[in-house]
Amino acid sequence: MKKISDTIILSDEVATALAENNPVVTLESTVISFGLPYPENLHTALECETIIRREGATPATVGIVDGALKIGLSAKELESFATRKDIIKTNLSNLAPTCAAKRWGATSVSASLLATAMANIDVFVTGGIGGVHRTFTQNLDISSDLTALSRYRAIIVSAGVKSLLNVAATRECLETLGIPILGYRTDFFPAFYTPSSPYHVDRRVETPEEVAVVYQIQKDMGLPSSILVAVPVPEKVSIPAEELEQVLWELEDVLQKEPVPSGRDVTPYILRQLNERMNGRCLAANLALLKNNAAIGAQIACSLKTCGKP
Ligand code: PSU
Ligand code: MN
Repeated sequence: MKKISDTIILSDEVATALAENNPVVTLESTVISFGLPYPENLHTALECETIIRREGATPATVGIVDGALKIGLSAKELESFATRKDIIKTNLSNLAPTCAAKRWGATSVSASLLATAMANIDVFVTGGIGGVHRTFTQNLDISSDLTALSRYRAIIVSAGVKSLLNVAATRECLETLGIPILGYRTDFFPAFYTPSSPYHVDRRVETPEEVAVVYQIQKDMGLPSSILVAVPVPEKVSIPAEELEQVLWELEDVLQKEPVPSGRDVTPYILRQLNERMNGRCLAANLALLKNNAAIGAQIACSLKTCGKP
Protein backbone atom coordinates (compact mmCIF):
# COMPACT_ATOMS: atom_id res chain seq x y z
CA MET A 1 0.00 0.00 0.00
CA LYS A 2 1.43 3.40 -0.97
CA LYS A 3 0.33 6.68 0.55
CA ILE A 4 -0.23 9.75 -1.59
CA SER A 5 -1.18 11.73 1.51
CA ASP A 6 -2.48 10.96 5.01
CA THR A 7 -5.91 10.08 3.61
CA ILE A 8 -5.28 8.96 0.01
CA ILE A 9 -3.77 5.54 -0.65
CA LEU A 10 -2.93 3.42 -3.71
CA SER A 11 -3.15 -0.36 -3.94
CA ASP A 12 0.19 -2.04 -4.60
CA GLU A 13 -0.86 -2.96 -8.13
CA VAL A 14 -1.83 0.62 -9.02
CA ALA A 15 1.29 2.05 -7.35
CA THR A 16 3.46 -0.30 -9.42
CA ALA A 17 1.66 0.50 -12.66
CA LEU A 18 2.11 4.23 -12.08
CA ALA A 19 5.76 3.85 -11.10
CA GLU A 20 6.37 1.93 -14.34
CA ASN A 21 4.45 4.54 -16.34
CA ASN A 22 1.87 2.00 -17.46
CA PRO A 23 -1.68 3.07 -18.36
CA VAL A 24 -4.14 3.20 -15.43
CA VAL A 25 -7.89 3.79 -15.61
CA THR A 26 -9.94 4.80 -12.56
CA LEU A 27 -13.60 3.88 -11.96
CA GLU A 28 -16.16 5.15 -9.46
CA SER A 29 -17.92 3.17 -6.72
CA THR A 30 -21.22 5.04 -6.33
CA VAL A 31 -22.56 3.20 -9.34
CA ILE A 32 -21.79 -0.06 -7.49
CA SER A 33 -23.35 0.88 -4.14
CA PHE A 34 -26.20 3.10 -5.32
CA GLY A 35 -26.63 2.91 -9.09
CA LEU A 36 -27.16 -0.79 -9.77
CA PRO A 37 -28.93 -3.66 -7.98
CA TYR A 38 -27.09 -6.67 -6.51
CA PRO A 39 -25.68 -8.90 -8.00
CA GLU A 40 -25.42 -7.01 -11.30
CA ASN A 41 -23.46 -4.27 -9.52
CA LEU A 42 -20.70 -6.67 -8.43
CA HIS A 43 -20.58 -8.61 -11.71
CA THR A 44 -20.35 -5.42 -13.74
CA ALA A 45 -17.68 -3.87 -11.50
CA LEU A 46 -15.53 -6.98 -11.90
CA GLU A 47 -16.24 -7.25 -15.62
CA CYS A 48 -15.29 -3.61 -16.27
CA GLU A 49 -11.97 -4.28 -14.53
CA THR A 50 -11.43 -7.40 -16.67
CA ILE A 51 -12.17 -5.44 -19.84
CA ILE A 52 -9.67 -2.73 -18.88
CA ARG A 53 -6.98 -5.36 -18.22
CA ARG A 54 -7.71 -7.05 -21.53
CA GLU A 55 -7.11 -3.74 -23.30
CA GLY A 56 -3.71 -3.51 -21.61
CA ALA A 57 -4.36 -1.03 -18.77
CA THR A 58 -4.60 -1.38 -14.98
CA PRO A 59 -8.06 -0.77 -13.49
CA ALA A 60 -8.34 1.26 -10.27
CA THR A 61 -11.77 1.51 -8.69
CA VAL A 62 -11.94 4.32 -6.13
CA GLY A 63 -13.73 4.16 -2.78
CA ILE A 64 -13.40 5.16 0.86
CA VAL A 65 -12.42 2.24 3.10
CA ASP A 66 -12.48 2.92 6.85
CA GLY A 67 -11.84 6.61 6.24
CA ALA A 68 -9.06 6.23 3.62
CA LEU A 69 -9.67 7.29 0.03
CA LYS A 70 -8.35 4.21 -1.77
CA ILE A 71 -7.41 4.01 -5.45
CA GLY A 72 -7.49 0.36 -6.54
CA LEU A 73 -10.05 -1.63 -4.55
CA SER A 74 -9.53 -5.39 -4.14
CA ALA A 75 -12.14 -7.91 -5.33
CA LYS A 76 -13.16 -8.41 -1.71
CA GLU A 77 -13.59 -4.67 -1.20
CA LEU A 78 -15.63 -4.43 -4.40
CA GLU A 79 -17.92 -7.08 -2.97
CA SER A 80 -18.30 -5.02 0.21
CA PHE A 81 -19.26 -1.95 -1.83
CA ALA A 82 -21.82 -4.10 -3.68
CA THR A 83 -23.43 -5.52 -0.52
CA ARG A 84 -22.83 -3.39 2.59
CA LYS A 85 -25.75 -1.29 3.78
CA ASP A 86 -23.75 1.27 5.75
CA ILE A 87 -21.97 2.90 2.80
CA ILE A 88 -22.19 6.69 2.41
CA LYS A 89 -22.54 8.22 -1.06
CA THR A 90 -19.82 10.85 -1.26
CA ASN A 91 -19.20 13.89 -3.40
CA LEU A 92 -16.85 16.83 -2.81
CA SER A 93 -18.96 18.22 0.02
CA ASN A 94 -19.00 15.19 2.33
CA LEU A 95 -15.72 13.55 1.28
CA ALA A 96 -13.61 14.92 4.15
CA PRO A 97 -16.37 14.46 6.77
CA THR A 98 -16.80 10.80 5.70
CA CYS A 99 -13.05 10.19 5.99
CA ALA A 100 -12.95 11.93 9.37
CA ALA A 101 -15.71 9.61 10.59
CA LYS A 102 -13.63 6.60 9.41
CA ARG A 103 -16.62 5.31 7.46
CA TRP A 104 -16.92 3.47 4.16
CA GLY A 105 -17.89 5.78 1.32
CA ALA A 106 -18.82 5.17 -2.29
CA THR A 107 -17.25 7.86 -4.43
CA SER A 108 -19.38 9.57 -7.06
CA VAL A 109 -17.84 11.02 -10.23
CA SER A 110 -16.79 14.15 -8.33
CA ALA A 111 -14.92 12.42 -5.51
CA SER A 112 -13.43 9.80 -7.86
CA LEU A 113 -12.17 12.52 -10.17
CA LEU A 114 -10.45 14.27 -7.28
CA ALA A 115 -8.68 10.99 -6.44
CA THR A 116 -7.75 10.49 -10.11
CA ALA A 117 -6.15 13.92 -10.34
CA MET A 118 -4.37 13.61 -6.97
CA ALA A 119 -2.76 10.38 -8.19
CA ASN A 120 -1.81 11.90 -11.55
CA ILE A 121 -3.91 9.35 -13.41
CA ASP A 122 -5.13 10.53 -16.82
CA VAL A 123 -8.27 8.51 -17.54
CA PHE A 124 -11.45 7.94 -15.52
CA VAL A 125 -14.45 5.99 -16.79
CA THR A 126 -18.04 6.08 -15.63
CA GLY A 127 -21.56 5.47 -16.92
CA GLY A 128 -23.14 8.88 -16.75
CA ILE A 129 -22.05 12.06 -15.04
CA GLY A 130 -24.40 14.02 -12.81
CA GLY A 131 -25.72 17.33 -14.06
CA VAL A 132 -28.44 19.92 -13.76
CA HIS A 133 -31.71 18.43 -12.48
CA ARG A 134 -35.04 19.07 -14.17
CA THR A 135 -36.28 20.89 -11.08
CA PHE A 136 -33.24 23.14 -10.78
CA THR A 137 -35.28 26.32 -10.94
CA GLN A 138 -37.00 25.36 -7.67
CA ASN A 139 -34.15 23.87 -5.67
CA LEU A 140 -30.89 24.54 -7.57
CA ASP A 141 -29.99 20.85 -7.67
CA ILE A 142 -26.78 20.79 -9.72
CA SER A 143 -24.42 17.86 -9.31
CA SER A 144 -21.08 18.39 -7.66
CA ASP A 145 -19.71 16.35 -10.59
CA LEU A 146 -19.77 19.53 -12.69
CA THR A 147 -17.77 21.42 -10.06
CA ALA A 148 -15.20 18.61 -10.02
CA LEU A 149 -14.95 18.46 -13.80
CA SER A 150 -14.11 22.15 -13.84
CA ARG A 151 -11.51 21.84 -11.09
CA TYR A 152 -9.60 18.62 -11.73
CA ARG A 153 -8.00 17.62 -14.98
CA ALA A 154 -8.35 14.14 -16.47
CA ILE A 155 -10.06 12.54 -19.43
CA ILE A 156 -13.48 11.35 -18.35
CA VAL A 157 -15.32 8.83 -20.47
CA SER A 158 -19.11 8.73 -20.09
CA ALA A 159 -22.28 8.11 -22.07
CA GLY A 160 -23.33 11.72 -21.54
CA VAL A 161 -26.05 12.57 -19.04
CA LYS A 162 -29.35 10.88 -18.36
CA SER A 163 -32.45 12.52 -19.67
CA LEU A 164 -33.87 12.36 -16.16
CA LEU A 165 -31.69 15.46 -15.86
CA ASN A 166 -32.12 18.61 -17.90
CA VAL A 167 -29.78 17.73 -20.77
CA ALA A 168 -29.87 21.19 -22.37
CA ALA A 169 -29.08 22.97 -19.09
CA THR A 170 -26.31 20.48 -18.31
CA ARG A 171 -24.78 21.05 -21.74
CA GLU A 172 -24.89 24.82 -21.14
CA CYS A 173 -23.38 24.43 -17.70
CA LEU A 174 -20.48 22.34 -19.05
CA GLU A 175 -19.75 25.13 -21.50
CA THR A 176 -19.93 27.79 -18.80
CA LEU A 177 -17.45 25.83 -16.69
CA GLY A 178 -15.06 25.46 -19.63
CA ILE A 179 -15.27 21.70 -20.03
CA PRO A 180 -14.61 20.51 -23.61
CA ILE A 181 -16.91 17.77 -24.86
CA LEU A 182 -15.54 15.36 -27.44
CA GLY A 183 -18.14 13.24 -29.23
CA TYR A 184 -16.75 9.75 -29.71
CA ARG A 185 -17.78 8.97 -33.29
CA THR A 186 -20.77 11.28 -32.92
CA ASP A 187 -21.60 14.94 -33.59
CA PHE A 188 -24.23 15.12 -30.85
CA PHE A 189 -24.06 14.98 -27.07
CA PRO A 190 -25.34 11.52 -26.06
CA ALA A 191 -28.10 11.23 -23.44
CA PHE A 192 -27.14 8.02 -21.63
CA TYR A 193 -29.92 5.52 -22.54
CA THR A 194 -30.41 7.39 -25.81
CA PRO A 195 -27.44 7.62 -28.21
CA SER A 196 -28.08 11.21 -29.17
CA SER A 197 -29.57 14.55 -28.16
CA PRO A 198 -30.13 17.76 -30.17
CA TYR A 199 -27.01 19.37 -28.62
CA HIS A 200 -23.66 19.56 -30.37
CA VAL A 201 -20.29 18.47 -29.02
CA ASP A 202 -17.19 20.67 -29.26
CA ARG A 203 -15.35 18.27 -31.53
CA ARG A 204 -16.05 14.88 -33.02
CA VAL A 205 -13.25 12.34 -32.64
CA GLU A 206 -12.88 8.94 -34.24
CA THR A 207 -9.93 7.43 -32.37
CA PRO A 208 -8.26 7.32 -28.94
CA GLU A 209 -5.28 9.13 -30.48
CA GLU A 210 -7.45 12.13 -31.36
CA VAL A 211 -8.58 12.35 -27.73
CA ALA A 212 -4.95 12.25 -26.64
CA VAL A 213 -4.10 15.20 -28.90
CA VAL A 214 -6.80 17.41 -27.34
CA TYR A 215 -5.70 16.36 -23.84
CA GLN A 216 -2.09 17.31 -24.58
CA ILE A 217 -3.20 20.76 -25.72
CA GLN A 218 -5.44 21.15 -22.66
CA LYS A 219 -2.41 20.45 -20.47
CA ASP A 220 -0.05 22.54 -22.58
CA MET A 221 -2.31 25.58 -22.20
CA GLY A 222 -2.64 25.05 -18.46
CA LEU A 223 -6.40 24.61 -18.75
CA PRO A 224 -7.41 23.16 -15.39
CA SER A 225 -10.59 21.29 -16.29
CA SER A 226 -11.30 17.76 -17.42
CA ILE A 227 -12.15 16.73 -20.97
CA LEU A 228 -15.43 14.90 -21.30
CA VAL A 229 -15.38 12.11 -23.88
CA ALA A 230 -19.02 11.37 -24.65
CA VAL A 231 -19.64 7.87 -26.00
CA PRO A 232 -23.10 6.88 -27.28
CA VAL A 233 -24.72 3.81 -25.67
CA PRO A 234 -24.40 0.72 -27.92
CA GLU A 235 -27.27 0.87 -30.42
CA LYS A 236 -28.78 -2.57 -29.74
CA VAL A 237 -29.63 -1.75 -26.10
CA SER A 238 -30.45 1.93 -26.56
CA ILE A 239 -33.89 3.35 -25.71
CA PRO A 240 -35.60 5.88 -28.02
CA ALA A 241 -35.88 9.40 -26.55
CA GLU A 242 -39.68 9.61 -27.01
CA GLU A 243 -40.29 6.39 -25.13
CA LEU A 244 -38.15 7.48 -22.22
CA GLU A 245 -39.70 10.94 -22.16
CA GLN A 246 -43.17 9.44 -21.74
CA VAL A 247 -42.07 7.41 -18.70
CA LEU A 248 -40.19 10.37 -17.21
CA TRP A 249 -43.32 12.55 -17.42
CA GLU A 250 -45.35 9.87 -15.65
CA LEU A 251 -42.65 9.58 -13.05
CA GLU A 252 -42.51 13.32 -12.50
CA ASP A 253 -46.23 13.24 -11.83
CA VAL A 254 -45.75 10.58 -9.17
CA LEU A 255 -42.83 12.50 -7.66
CA GLN A 256 -45.03 15.60 -7.27
CA LYS A 257 -47.51 13.63 -5.18
CA GLU A 258 -45.39 11.53 -2.87
CA PRO A 259 -42.68 12.53 -0.43
CA VAL A 260 -39.36 12.02 -2.21
CA PRO A 261 -35.80 12.09 -0.96
CA SER A 262 -33.64 15.14 -1.34
CA GLY A 263 -29.96 15.95 -1.88
CA ARG A 264 -27.71 13.02 -2.66
CA ASP A 265 -30.58 10.53 -2.47
CA VAL A 266 -32.46 11.99 -5.45
CA THR A 267 -30.47 10.37 -8.27
CA PRO A 268 -30.45 6.78 -6.88
CA TYR A 269 -34.20 7.07 -6.13
CA ILE A 270 -35.17 8.19 -9.63
CA LEU A 271 -32.90 5.56 -11.20
CA ARG A 272 -34.64 2.77 -9.26
CA GLN A 273 -38.10 4.07 -10.14
CA LEU A 274 -37.23 4.41 -13.79
CA ASN A 275 -35.82 0.93 -14.01
CA GLU A 276 -38.95 -0.58 -12.46
CA ARG A 277 -41.11 1.20 -15.00
CA MET A 278 -38.94 0.11 -17.93
CA ASN A 279 -38.93 -3.62 -17.08
CA GLY A 280 -35.18 -3.81 -16.75
CA ARG A 281 -34.38 -2.26 -20.12
CA CYS A 282 -32.68 0.70 -18.46
CA LEU A 283 -30.57 -1.71 -16.46
CA ALA A 284 -29.52 -3.62 -19.59
CA ALA A 285 -28.53 -0.37 -21.30
CA ASN A 286 -26.67 0.80 -18.19
CA LEU A 287 -24.61 -2.41 -17.96
CA ALA A 288 -23.75 -2.38 -21.67
CA LEU A 289 -22.64 1.25 -21.72
CA LEU A 290 -20.48 0.84 -18.60
CA LYS A 291 -18.56 -1.99 -20.26
CA ASN A 292 -18.30 -0.13 -23.54
CA ASN A 293 -16.94 2.96 -21.78
CA ALA A 294 -14.42 0.84 -19.86
CA ALA A 295 -13.03 -0.55 -23.12
CA ILE A 296 -12.78 2.87 -24.79
CA GLY A 297 -11.27 4.45 -21.66
CA ALA A 298 -8.58 1.78 -21.56
CA GLN A 299 -7.83 2.30 -25.25
CA ILE A 300 -7.43 6.03 -24.62
CA ALA A 301 -5.16 5.39 -21.61
CA CYS A 302 -2.99 3.09 -23.73
CA SER A 303 -2.78 5.60 -26.56
CA LEU A 304 -1.59 8.33 -24.18
CA LYS A 305 1.53 6.37 -23.41
CA THR A 306 2.68 6.66 -26.99
CA CYS A 307 1.43 10.23 -27.32
CA GLY A 308 4.27 12.18 -25.78
CA LYS A 309 3.36 11.75 -22.14
CA PRO A 310 6.27 13.27 -20.14
N1 PSU B 1 -25.59 7.88 -13.24
C1 PSU B 1 -25.91 6.56 -13.25
N2 PSU B 1 -25.68 5.83 -12.17
C2 PSU B 1 -25.09 6.37 -11.08
C3 PSU B 1 -24.74 7.77 -11.09
C4 PSU B 1 -25.01 8.49 -12.18
O1 PSU B 1 -26.43 6.05 -14.22
O2 PSU B 1 -24.89 5.65 -10.12
C5 PSU B 1 -24.04 8.35 -9.90
C6 PSU B 1 -22.61 8.78 -10.27
O3 PSU B 1 -21.74 8.35 -9.25
C7 PSU B 1 -22.70 10.29 -10.28
C8 PSU B 1 -23.75 10.53 -9.22
O4 PSU B 1 -21.47 10.92 -9.97
O5 PSU B 1 -24.70 9.51 -9.45
C9 PSU B 1 -24.37 11.89 -9.29
O6 PSU B 1 -25.17 12.07 -8.18
P1 PSU B 1 -25.79 13.50 -7.86
O7 PSU B 1 -26.83 13.75 -8.89
O8 PSU B 1 -26.33 13.37 -6.47
O9 PSU B 1 -24.65 14.47 -7.92
MN1 MN C 1 -27.87 16.73 -6.29
